[in-house]
Amino acid sequence: MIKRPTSRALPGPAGLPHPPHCARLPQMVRGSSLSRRQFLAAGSSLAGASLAGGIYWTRHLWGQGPPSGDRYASKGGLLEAPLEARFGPGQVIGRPANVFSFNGRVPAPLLEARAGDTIRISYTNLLPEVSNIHYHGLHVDPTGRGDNVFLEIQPGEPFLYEFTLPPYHPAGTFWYHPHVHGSTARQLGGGMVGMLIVRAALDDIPEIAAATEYFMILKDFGIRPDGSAGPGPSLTVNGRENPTLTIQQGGLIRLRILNASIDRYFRLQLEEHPLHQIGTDGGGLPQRVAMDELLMAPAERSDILILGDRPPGSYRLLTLPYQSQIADLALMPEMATPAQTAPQVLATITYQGRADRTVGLPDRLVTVDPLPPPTLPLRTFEFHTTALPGGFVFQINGKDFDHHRVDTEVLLDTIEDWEITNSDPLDHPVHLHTNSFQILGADGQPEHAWRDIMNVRAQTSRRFRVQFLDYPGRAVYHCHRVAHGDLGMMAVIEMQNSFPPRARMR
Ligand SMILES: [Cu+2]
Repeated sequence: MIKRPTSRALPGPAGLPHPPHCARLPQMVRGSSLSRRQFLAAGSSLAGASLAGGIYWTRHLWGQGPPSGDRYASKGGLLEAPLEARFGPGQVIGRPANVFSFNGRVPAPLLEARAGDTIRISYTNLLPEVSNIHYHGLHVDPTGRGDNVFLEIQPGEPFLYEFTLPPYHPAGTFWYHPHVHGSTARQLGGGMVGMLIVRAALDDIPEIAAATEYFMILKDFGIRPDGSAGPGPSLTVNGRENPTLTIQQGGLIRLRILNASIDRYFRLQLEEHPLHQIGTDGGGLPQRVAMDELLMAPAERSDILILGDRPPGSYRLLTLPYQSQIADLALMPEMATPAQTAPQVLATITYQGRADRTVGLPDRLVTVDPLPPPTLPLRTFEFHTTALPGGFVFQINGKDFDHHRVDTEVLLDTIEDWEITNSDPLDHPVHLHTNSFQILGADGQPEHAWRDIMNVRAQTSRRFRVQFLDYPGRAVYHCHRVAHGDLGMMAVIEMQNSFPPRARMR
């Protein structure tokens, strides 16, 4: 059942939609023997699946009877959920399309746990290709049945994921998606994304607990001529264009926002309302931060409060233009998300009713201790892309991904500063598995915030500080413009016990 990769390039079924640039790289992404007919047969066996595209969730909507299977919450310290990876008929942008999904739903079911809970996922891979699940941002065991991205679960195979969140796990907006090297852009880009909420102290702050909670997965979609869903020009929230959220006059809403696009950045702004940020990727902030706009790189999350203190009406949540690559260099125009030149609408927030009692904004939130300075030397990484005759090769420190090679060895309990240099003419959002980090500011001091994505702008360097805790084993770090990772911009980190395992076992 657990199969270690045997070759560097993973097969992609010939009938499955590839990101457009993959065709240029036959040496890196090889087709398999699976025929289009076989593939369609696999899809049609799933035709009975009901697709719930376009749902957006709030607690009160659930109170009115949600479609069953849209949410799994832990009971008695255990979160159990069945997840089936499927490809078949579904819906995005309000239109029928063949989608990659978990349980036929785009987005996938919402998973909710509390710190300290055990998470048990009965997974079955019903795709006609290899897949798996990455539990993005969780601080859990990266080996065995945990957040193990080296697993390759074969078509038709079941797998039981089971791991436990430490009792001190921060509250946060995490998520899950497939993570098989070479296939992630196709499967995640085609619809396989779900949110995984961990509740803890942040959620118990009275004002936050009283806020109406919305879960918003931002993702760009299009439908290709062959009827399959993938990245495209339509900007969606939970698979739907411009949904309406309601806010009460004097009320408070909480937006948990995930950028689940594989290449697109969002620069959020809500008309006439500041965004009050209370959490980043990996947990709550010590204090609420009011902002006019918020940049979200691919895979980033943000926890936002909005206060209903404006005149009743409708206000647009916009994404403003953002330049994620330096246009005049145009190294790889075919890989770029089309440049956005004007604000685009993501959702509409409409005033409805009046709050029974006015809720204030909380100021003090949770404790985030800045990591102390490292005792080890700075570790440096260069993210760089090279043009080859057949396409581009995406590399870290001059090497493209090899899951057999350990690129970085670290010791548990140590603290390191990592400097990422991006020598390319486009941004790279860097993601590290298993341990969240604190980004270092221009003054060299760590931000009081936990993150697992650090956007490194084109032709700049940026540093973060990280402490390796609790879990020995191998994991990865990579660029989360997912096609870059699929094409090699990923490397292996091995976290080792500071002492031989025997010595740690008292
Ligand atoms: Cu990149």
